[in-house]
Amino acid sequence: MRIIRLVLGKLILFLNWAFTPKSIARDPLAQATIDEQTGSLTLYQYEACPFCVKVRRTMKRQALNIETRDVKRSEKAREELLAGGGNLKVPCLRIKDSEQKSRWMYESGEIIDYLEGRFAAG
Ligand SMILES: N[C@@H](CCC(=O)N[C@@H](CS)C(=O)NCC(=O)O)C(=O)O
Repeated sequence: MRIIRLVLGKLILFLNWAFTPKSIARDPLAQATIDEQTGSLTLYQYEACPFCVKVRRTMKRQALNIETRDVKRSEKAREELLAGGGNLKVPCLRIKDSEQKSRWMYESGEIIDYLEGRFAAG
């Protein structure tokens, strides 16, 4: 089972690499504005999770520079996710508001809708 999961994970990463989406190009000022907004977002994820790959592809397509934290590799990230979001499930998007209060959004579909609704261009 572990081997199958490992092989599937590698396959997902290979396909993601082979069919990497193209990023939209914004003018530098518009990109800087978006970068400032995405600075308050963090994606808790792990590399070979297919749902995380889906979210990362949306980020790539929309040229969203969002910090990612790998909950498989980082104990600190795992603790943050569990303490903040309440669930050790990925992907999870942490959205900090202007008062630094965090909202934790699970479900890849919901995260993608949120990112596209807020930032989509083209
Ligand atoms: N419906 C969820 C599925 C997410 C999911 O199953 N993630 C797996 C990793 S690929 C996970 O975190 N599993 C741990 C758990 O469910 O506790 C989504 O679309 O985001």
